[in-house]
Amino acid sequence: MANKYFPEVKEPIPYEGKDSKNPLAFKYYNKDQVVGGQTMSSRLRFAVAYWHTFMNFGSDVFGLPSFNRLWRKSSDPITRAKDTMEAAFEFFQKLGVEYYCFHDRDISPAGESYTETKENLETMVGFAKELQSDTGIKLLWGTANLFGDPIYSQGAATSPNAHVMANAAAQVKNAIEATYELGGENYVFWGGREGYDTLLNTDIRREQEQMARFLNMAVDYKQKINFKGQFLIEPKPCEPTKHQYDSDAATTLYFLKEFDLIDHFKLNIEANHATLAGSSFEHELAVASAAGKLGSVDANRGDYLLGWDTDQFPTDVYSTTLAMLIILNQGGLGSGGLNFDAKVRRSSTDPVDLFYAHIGGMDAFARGLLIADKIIEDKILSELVNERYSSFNSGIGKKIMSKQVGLEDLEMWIRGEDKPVLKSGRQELLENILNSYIF
Ligand code: XLS
Ligand code: NI
Ligand code: NI
Repeated sequence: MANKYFPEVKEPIPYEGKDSKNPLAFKYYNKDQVVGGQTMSSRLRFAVAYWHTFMNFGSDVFGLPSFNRLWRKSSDPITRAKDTMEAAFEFFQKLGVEYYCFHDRDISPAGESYTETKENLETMVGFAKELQSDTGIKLLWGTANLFGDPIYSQGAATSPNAHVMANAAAQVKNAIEATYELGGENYVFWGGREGYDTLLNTDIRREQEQMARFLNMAVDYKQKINFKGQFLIEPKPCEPTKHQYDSDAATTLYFLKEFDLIDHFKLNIEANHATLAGSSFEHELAVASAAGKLGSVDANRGDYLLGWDTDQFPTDVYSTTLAMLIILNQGGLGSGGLNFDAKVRRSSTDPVDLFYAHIGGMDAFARGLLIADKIIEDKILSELVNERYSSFNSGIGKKIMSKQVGLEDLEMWIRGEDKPVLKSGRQELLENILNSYIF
């Protein structure tokens, strides 16, 4: 195992149990421990986000980069990209994760021309392939950065300029191909600039049709090259544009149905995007899951006092428990996983802080998994929920849902009945039960 960029961490992070005081050890995440018939690593499928962990240098709108990363020293763009990738694989191995995720521009620099950019990507995909086969680390998903380049400032697929849309299409084609080449298990579409800031210059219907056409072309291409990975859309309500077309899970599902794309996509739900949508992580997960469309998760958190995508590492065990309940109840994430779309704070300047951050996130989800598994095994919550809807299992409830009766029959039926008697919803009891499981 290479030991160049993270000398503070000499060995893969060990599991030492909850009483350990070693800051570079897992307290709950024990990758081979079997939980509910499967190992923790196969249940959680953690991934590291290339952009935040290796390509974020601590700048913000008020200040310059605060991180001084050894892997960004070379003045040659390709050497710098290769050094970064070596640092990334050293990090993945030392952390003990099996997956990573990237945007095309994270792993490979833009060149002077379209051709040079494409060649750079091919070079870096070749390099990634070698490192993947040396280490056994896999690609959870790839995506294209369709938001950084100024040509996308008025949208990529939804740009008012057809030349820009064509450029985005070519970029997505290459990014899907790169993902396919690297055995990526999914491909993500996050509509970074697909939205609008003012209706005064915007034709919503036209832009929605363009977005649908764009996604359709991607589906055609996927089928043509026989890429078996899952296509995912990642909803987000605002930032960078004021109104994003994929603003939340329900809106995105509607869009996919409206344009006949629903069979080709699932959703990638991000915690912080849910809170920006004025909702909760578990609500967005539950909406996606109820539609059979929860495909993957961007595991992070926001800050309720700050109105933007702060992309912090997840630490709230209540939140991870509720998330894992939904994930376990739908039988896992399939080819998806838990991608830490999260960054260390600007003041956390040392490379070792990247380890503390990921260890905390992985432990928070491992705890969530252990707690959720116990809750499911004990069946207390599920029995209470089943009981709550039991009037639909027989009698008039069953007749309504099996379409044996309509409004007129029900009007007849209700005449002979007493007033309905409602049972308590028992919210406080349920909250106490949940609390009794959190450790
Ligand atoms: C931005 C998104 C982005 C996607 C991938 O808010 O979370 O990072 O996950 O393009
Ligand atoms: Ni994300
Ligand atoms: Ni985000």
